[in-house]
Amino acid sequence: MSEPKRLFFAIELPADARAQIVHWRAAHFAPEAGRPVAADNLHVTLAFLGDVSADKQQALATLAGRIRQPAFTLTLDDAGQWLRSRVVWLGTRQSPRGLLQLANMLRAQAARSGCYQSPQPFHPHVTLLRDASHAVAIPAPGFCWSFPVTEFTLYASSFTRGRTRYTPLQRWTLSE
Ligand code: 3AM
Repeated sequence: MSEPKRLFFAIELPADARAQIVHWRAAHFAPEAGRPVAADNLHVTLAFLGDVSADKQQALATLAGRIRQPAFTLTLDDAGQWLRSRVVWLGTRQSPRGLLQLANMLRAQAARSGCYQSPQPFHPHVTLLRDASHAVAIPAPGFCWSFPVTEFTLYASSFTRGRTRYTPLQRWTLSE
């Protein structure tokens, strides 16, 4: 039997947005501010699933395939720091309704399938820095990345040779 995988549903960021964000991050945060998330790993988590067996992964994938949701535009125009979880994040001042609905559906499906879901409300964000244990200055408003979200992705998270890697396993298209 195969080992359980650590899985989560997320929104991938377009490569050009990732490149621009990494450039902006390097210009605005000192190296000691925190540990930068690798460009390839930048994403918006929709639902964290935890360690999941192959059978459960299949069941969750089937449920995800039943979701009928319109595509939406995501605008990343906000940033902040959560000292408790020691992350610096990018977010959105106005969450699109489609994003909230998609996350709520995936989180409800996960909960019904026995994946523990945090009672914390969903705060859509892209984690930029981890281990940011000291308060950092957040860049003044004015930055903005905006892109259409036409699909969502099931990722596996692995940790090998000291590096976290997120591997896309499966994607589902949102209707136009
Ligand atoms: O999107 P971010 O980077 O905030 O923090 C982890 C990351 O979220 C989160 O799942 C995403 C992919 O690893 N995560 C990890 N362990 C978690 C847990 N036990 C968790 N989220 C909730 N509960």
